[in-house]
Amino acid sequence: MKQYKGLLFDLDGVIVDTAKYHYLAWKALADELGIPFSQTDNERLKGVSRMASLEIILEIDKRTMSKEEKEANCTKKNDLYVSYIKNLEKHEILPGVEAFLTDAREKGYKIALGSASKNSGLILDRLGIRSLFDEIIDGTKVTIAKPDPEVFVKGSEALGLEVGECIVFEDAIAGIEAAHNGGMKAVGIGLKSILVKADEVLPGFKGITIDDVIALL
Ligand code: B16
Ligand code: MG
Repeated sequence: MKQYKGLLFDLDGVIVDTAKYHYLAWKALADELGIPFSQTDNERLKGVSRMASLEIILEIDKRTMSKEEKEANCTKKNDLYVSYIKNLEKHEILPGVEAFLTDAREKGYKIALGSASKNSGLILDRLGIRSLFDEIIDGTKVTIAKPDPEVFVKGSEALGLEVGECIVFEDAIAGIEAAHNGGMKAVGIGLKSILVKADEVLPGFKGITIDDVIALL
């Protein structure tokens, strides 16, 4: 059996239910711009960077915008998003996550965050869970968005591990692809019908331990 030593966790949609706040903030901006934007469209935004998200929304309505306008709209969306997450509460940590992380650490696994978000520090501090991670790689440390594997390759390096020794946990199609592009196993968190390329898919972490995951891979 393969010896896994490191676990790389996406943040939004895996650790905490912030995906709904991203959606609400993008929806408000899309409404203001008069662009139709649905929950289905929102699936394509998961895991991708802020600017890439705006570009996907503009593409829905075949809109173009100058670089300055794009930046102003990204700032507007982020200001609204931050106003939501400033009030995040501990119960918004997804069920079973803290127990899963604590148990895996006790069993000797190294744990890193691998998120596209530039707001991850704010979120982890607000939820009081920063200390559950050995390393934090987020949108402030990467230059290329998922599905590029940069965020997860940097995560494995920060943990001092080979990519093949790490397992990625992801809720986004782009994140599953990023893990595979980096040579890592990818466990999808969510629906099998959406995360078709994942090596395994779990609905969440409730009642699950790292031993259960390893047995599936
Ligand atoms: P921010 P993850 C991603 O976080 C989100 O899934 C994605 O919807 C968002 O656009 C991206 O972070 C950037 O977030 O605007 O906060 O920098 O899923 O990679 O943890
Ligand atoms: Mg995510």
